Amino acid sequence: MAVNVLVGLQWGDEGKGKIVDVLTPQMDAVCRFQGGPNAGHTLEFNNKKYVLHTIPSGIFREDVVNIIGNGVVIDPVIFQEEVEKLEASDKNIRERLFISKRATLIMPTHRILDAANEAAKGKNKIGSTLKGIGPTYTDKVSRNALRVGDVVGEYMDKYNRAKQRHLDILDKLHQFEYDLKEYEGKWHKAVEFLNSFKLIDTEHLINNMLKENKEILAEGAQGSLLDIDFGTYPFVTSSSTLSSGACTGLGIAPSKVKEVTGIFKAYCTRVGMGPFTTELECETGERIRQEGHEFGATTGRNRRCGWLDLVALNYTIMLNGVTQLAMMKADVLNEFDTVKVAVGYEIDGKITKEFPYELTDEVKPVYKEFPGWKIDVDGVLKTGKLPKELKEYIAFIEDETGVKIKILSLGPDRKATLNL
Ligand code: 2SA
Ligand code: MG
Repeated sequence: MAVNVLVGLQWGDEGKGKIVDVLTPQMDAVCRFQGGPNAGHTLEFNNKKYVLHTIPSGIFREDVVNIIGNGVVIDPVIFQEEVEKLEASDKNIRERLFISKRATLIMPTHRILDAANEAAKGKNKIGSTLKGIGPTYTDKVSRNALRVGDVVGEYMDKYNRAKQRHLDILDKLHQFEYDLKEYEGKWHKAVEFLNSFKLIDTEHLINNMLKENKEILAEGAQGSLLDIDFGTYPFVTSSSTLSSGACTGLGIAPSKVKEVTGIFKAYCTRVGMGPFTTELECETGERIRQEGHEFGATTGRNRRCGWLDLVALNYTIMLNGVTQLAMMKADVLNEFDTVKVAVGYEIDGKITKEFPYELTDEVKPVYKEFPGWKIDVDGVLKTGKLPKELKEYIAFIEDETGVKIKILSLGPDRKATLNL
């Protein structure tokens, strides 16, 4: 009878979708608690690839309840497209999907505001996914947002008031050209579509399930270093991506959280702008990008690549209270002769292991080098036996973080996973 939270420990794209899918057989419900269609969770099985944006990654398992919690922002158009794709591959998902009436709606004008805000920033762009995330959370916090529960009934008055406010901002602050009509038409139809789903007070459903000794998985989106409070502000997303966000984003008490699984890649990536201390702007970075297919699932953008950063990892492990780790994509570094890990930062001639307020250009990584592992991935998956080099890499990370790596992923497929 507990909540298990799963979070990304880096800047997103750690492979959360895959691990949710691996953990789901032990779960009764999978819930999204923050973010929105800026997420892109990729799952692969039976030689097919699925990308989910709004819908929880438990949707492919038939006896699992899926919940979109109050902390999520939903774009009805993207939601409809996602559902229709899933239904085309013969998934009867309606039965097992529940959406919180307290979740916030992304309006067409939020997307325009997002684009206008980015354009106005010039060189200092955040690198937003342009899905309207920031402006929607802004409206939520300033108590102006339209929620799912609003559109269950007549909502045009509220919608028009919000829209007018957005248009006023656009007129006053930005010289920004946009075309609202087409998307707006689709949006209202999509709201009707959304209304054919189970729109409920999901906090009761979740807490009743807990009373019945059910296991709940809270699926984080984006990554801890994109958290609105503790991420590399302002180059962050607008929600609480840490494990604590699962409490406010679902309506569960902190005392109900049992396990916190933290996911990280054997190296680091980041999409969008912002500091990245171990970034490799060289051939090695390009090699990681190619080997790891590091291109955004939502926007298709090149992901920036670099070595694993243990200073940052220890920080996010601390903030999340991680109880077990999952290491992803060790297979990507397979052919490397040597692999580096940042074990400290040098700032003004001093070495620290504490993540600083700001990652300026003055912060330099201090590296430790490891021999590459060069494994026969299929062989390792078959026997479960790890070569000495990979064992050493894992043991070092466990020592430095004080947390066990319980899951090792060596490829995108469900089956390419070892429980250590
Ligand atoms: P936004 O659109 O306002 O949230 O963008 C703000 C910054 O946050 C970054 N961002 C992300 N970075 C990596 N992964 C993200 N989402 C998916 C995931 C990734 C995907 O959860 O795995 O689809 O490939 C994500 N979402 C937002 C963004 O680049 C900006 O820097
Ligand atoms: Mg992703």
